Amino acid sequence: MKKALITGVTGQDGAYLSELLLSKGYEVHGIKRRTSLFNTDRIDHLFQDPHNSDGRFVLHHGDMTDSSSLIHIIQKVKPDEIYNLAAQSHVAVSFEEPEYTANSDALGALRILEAIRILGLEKTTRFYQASTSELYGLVQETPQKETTPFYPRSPYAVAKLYAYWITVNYREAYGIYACNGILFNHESPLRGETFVTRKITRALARIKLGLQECLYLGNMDAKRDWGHARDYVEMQWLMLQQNVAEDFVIATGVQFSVRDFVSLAAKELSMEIRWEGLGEEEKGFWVDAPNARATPIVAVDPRYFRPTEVETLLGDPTKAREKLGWTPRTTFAELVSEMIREDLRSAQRDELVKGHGFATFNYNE
Ligand code: NDP
Ligand code: GDR
Repeated sequence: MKKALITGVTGQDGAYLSELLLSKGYEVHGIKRRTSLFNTDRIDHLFQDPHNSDGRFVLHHGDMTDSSSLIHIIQKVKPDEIYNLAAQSHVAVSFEEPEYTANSDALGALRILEAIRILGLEKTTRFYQASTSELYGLVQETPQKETTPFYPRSPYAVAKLYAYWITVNYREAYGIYACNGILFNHESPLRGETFVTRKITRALARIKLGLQECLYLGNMDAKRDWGHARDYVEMQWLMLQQNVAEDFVIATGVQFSVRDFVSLAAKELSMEIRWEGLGEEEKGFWVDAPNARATPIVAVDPRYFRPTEVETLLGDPTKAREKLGWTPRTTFAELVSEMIREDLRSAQRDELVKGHGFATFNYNE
């Protein structure tokens, strides 16, 4: 039985990847940082009571900023494959916490690679680094592929640039099977609530049911290449199954704006957004008769603008298609539809709870 170790197991990708590897018969070990609440919602369905199970899914406490915990876990598990998914992954937050972001996202990758080396696992443990399209930042070429020059535009992207190159360097210097997946944005119903897609689907579903008044967004002209996380974790696995370690761009090759995402999500809910005004004054109105409203349901709040923005990203996944035989299965429309369906269900649950006089969660960021 193969053993995999996943850092960031409680995150969106960690949950989908755990599911995939368990279905392939792996023993899956996940690193979870200590939190005051459980924070295992995304993987609760995989968890088995350690007192009466075969223990194929095991969680360990550790932190990307703490070498001792990482070395200890890797020494104990001796994994065949390590998927380094843990990161402070929010671009806007990285401007507020640049040092912490560098510590966890840049040095975190180094700590894992050093642990592999210190423990003499260079020839037995394969390493996957969660690299990102944010490396392209101020784009130098469209569409972006493996050879496109990088120009990071946030503390997050700069930290990930270090992680990218240290992965390449340890592959070349020590012969470790280590590779970068340069993944473009991928979303799902498990996406964190403060990333723009989930923020939109969650808010529109709540607005539809009268649980929220307005959705405030930043730059609605930003364009992204959005895929489904379930499709993308398959690539993470495939990259570690090749004869030679290489870096791959994973993307759909299709691009939409934040505004397109809002319009399509609203349509899924039979709401129609009529865009009015320009730039910061821009407001969207719900004109769904007979409940047409005079107040906007989508508005721009400059609070969500970033000091330096990545305006446009579009990936070219030709290498992955040719060498790994991979094409994404989920279309943009299917992705939006699935996210809306799930967020409508949780809004309905909240509506029910509220109807019984209990307070519901209403935090919006
Ligand atoms: P999430 O933000 O959903 O998950 C990040 C995970 O990292 C969480 O489990 C989080 O734990 C954990 N984590 C954060 N800091 C630490 C730390 N100091 N020590 C241990 N664990 C930590 O991200 P995604 O699942 O969306 O993304 C996975 C990886 O892929 C990330 O590295 C991200 O930067 C990268 N990426 C993501 C893309 C995307 O579109 N989703 C695209 C390209 C790259 P907790 O639950 O406690 O917060
Ligand atoms: P991104 O994702 O920065 O691409 O990073 P995010 O969903 O946060 O932003 C996408 C674009 O939407 C614009 N935007 C807003 N973003 C957020 N979060 N909130 C808003 O209100 C809002 N309004 C407009 C942003 O300015 C941006 O242009 C994600 C993360 O998963 C990274 O970890 C990963 O590396 C990259 O995708 C690829």
